[in-house]
Amino acid sequence: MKASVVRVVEALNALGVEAEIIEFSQSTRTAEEAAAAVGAQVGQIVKSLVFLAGDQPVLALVSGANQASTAKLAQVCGAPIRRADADTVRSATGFSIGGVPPVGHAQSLPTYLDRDLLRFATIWAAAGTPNAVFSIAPHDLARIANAEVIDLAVEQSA
Ligand code: 5CA
Repeated sequence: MKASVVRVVEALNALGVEAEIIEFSQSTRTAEEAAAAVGAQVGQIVKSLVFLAGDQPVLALVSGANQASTAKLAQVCGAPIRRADADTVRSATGFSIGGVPPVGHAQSLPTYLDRDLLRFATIWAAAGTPNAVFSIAPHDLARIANAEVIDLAVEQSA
């Protein structure tokens, strides 16, 4: 198990969650790949996205079926929102894009969880690398990530 995955296991354990980490030989870098690997709907995959609210890194935990609305984030954060670049993601979280987990970060980040994730009994999130994931109940993820549950999705035209 890679050191970055071990950090996620330890963070989950410290939060009282005994989540099983699954490491795949194939990529789970994107929500689509992760959904295919675990045999879940793409909506059940958690995208862990870092944005800057002004200068403050914030974390958005977004359903793989949704695009995160920067307008909604700006409203709830009260600051202009832009996507963090790869270096900022690494320094804020301690993980690289494609493996950023929802917990266990280098610093504590204000965190928002997409309410659409609550539709599912089980969801899957990255576990530190682009081929490791873990499953968790959405309410448990909201609790351990200390997340505010909000409407985060760009409205999709059906
Ligand atoms: N392991 C998967 C599923 S659990 C995963 O980590 N998905 S993710 O959505 O959380 O991470 C990929 C996301 O990183 C992309 O949706 C995109 O928003 C973001 N991203 C990809 N490339 C860049 C980049 N160059 N700069 C900033 N963000 C990026």
